[in-house]
Amino acid sequence: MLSTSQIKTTLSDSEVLDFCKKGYLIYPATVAPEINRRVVDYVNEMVQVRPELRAPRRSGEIEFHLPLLEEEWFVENVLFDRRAAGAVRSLLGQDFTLPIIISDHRVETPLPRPGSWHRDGNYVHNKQLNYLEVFYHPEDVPSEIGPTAILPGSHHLASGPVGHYGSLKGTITLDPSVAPAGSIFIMSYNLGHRRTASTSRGQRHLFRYNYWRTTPPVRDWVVEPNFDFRTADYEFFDRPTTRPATRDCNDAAEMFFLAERKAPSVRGDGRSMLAQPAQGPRWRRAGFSRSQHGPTHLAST
Ligand SMILES: O=C(O)CCC(=O)C(=O)O
Ligand SMILES: [Fe+2]
Repeated sequence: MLSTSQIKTTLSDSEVLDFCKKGYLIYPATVAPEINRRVVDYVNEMVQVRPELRAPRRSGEIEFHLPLLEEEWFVENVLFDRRAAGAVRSLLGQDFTLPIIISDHRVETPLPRPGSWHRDGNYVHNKQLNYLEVFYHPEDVPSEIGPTAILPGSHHLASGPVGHYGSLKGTITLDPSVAPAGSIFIMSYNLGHRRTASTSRGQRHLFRYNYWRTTPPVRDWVVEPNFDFRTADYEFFDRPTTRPATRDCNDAAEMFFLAERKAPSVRGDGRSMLAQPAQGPRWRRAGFSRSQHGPTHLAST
């Protein structure tokens, strides 16, 4: 039986920081075509023979909760996909849990109205990297079938009603140019996303599941020998928001520091420890003075 404790960490410091800035990672076409086909055949059969797996959603759409944890071929090739599971291991630490629910957000198209912008994190909105949400596409989802759209960097925005927003600048759409069949998309539980409108007759599959942390955060991903917390680049230029750059920068740094358990205090003058966007020399980005060396001076909360 496979266990998550066997999974090797794959992400480096820079890649973990990049996740903290953007809120997602994508592994295009990482699952083999024969497994993708098997998944689609499996779900199409299950929805016929096990109608009780239908689960209505608040939006009125239907998803299917599938007993895929019992299918070793699925666990081995999708949940334990080397790249995706290695990234989950890097972000959530040793002994992360496997998903409890694996659902196919399977819709009959066309659906001319797009879904509403939302986040799935049940309004648990903080910078701790304790949960991840994953989307897996066993088939291409071309624009006429309504791929998912995500807003990079939006995991740092305060939660609140966003369902009424329309097109947003900076959106990435998980169409085949970004997420061809077999792609696994890993995101912060707080990343904003929605289904886009579809225009053609067809059927769209979107598998969704979550992983979560069971051990305290620690920097046990791939440590880069020359990675310097003082000069690392905490800025994300393509950020879609109109917030001051300092806010996004500080949020990314805070999330990163919490994940490596050297979180600076965010109380009182602890704010001076948080990252700043490029203003003058690069060493100032993380708010450190020239005389401070390495991350060890960061006060744990
Ligand atoms: O259908 C989509 O593209 C998005 C689905 C979604 O938001 C979800 O399943 O949480
Ligand atoms: Fe969602």
